[in-house]
Amino acid sequence: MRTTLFAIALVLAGMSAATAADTTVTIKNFNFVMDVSVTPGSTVTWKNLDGEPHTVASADGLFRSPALDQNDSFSFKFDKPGIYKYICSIHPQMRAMITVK
Ligand SMILES: [Cu+2]
Repeated sequence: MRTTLFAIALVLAGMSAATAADTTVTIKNFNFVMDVSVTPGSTVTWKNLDGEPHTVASADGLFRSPALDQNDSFSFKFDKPGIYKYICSIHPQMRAMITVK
């Protein structure tokens, strides 16, 4: 009985470690705040707090938002591990990345 409980505890611990964690990246003062690391299956939501429109556009074209006005948001689900660089296509000096691992 005790062994069984221990095994269940191990399974539960493993499950929580693998659970996807959804994350929000705010866009503020012409910056993506901040680079984040998420687990596969996580959804990242960007929210623009600036009065100027911004976009979220991946370097390889995997995802691309429309222009986000103030308080608009855009979400993308990351299924595969990797490093995903992206920019704002309106202000290409705005750069950040999402790490999925
Ligand atoms: Cu921008």
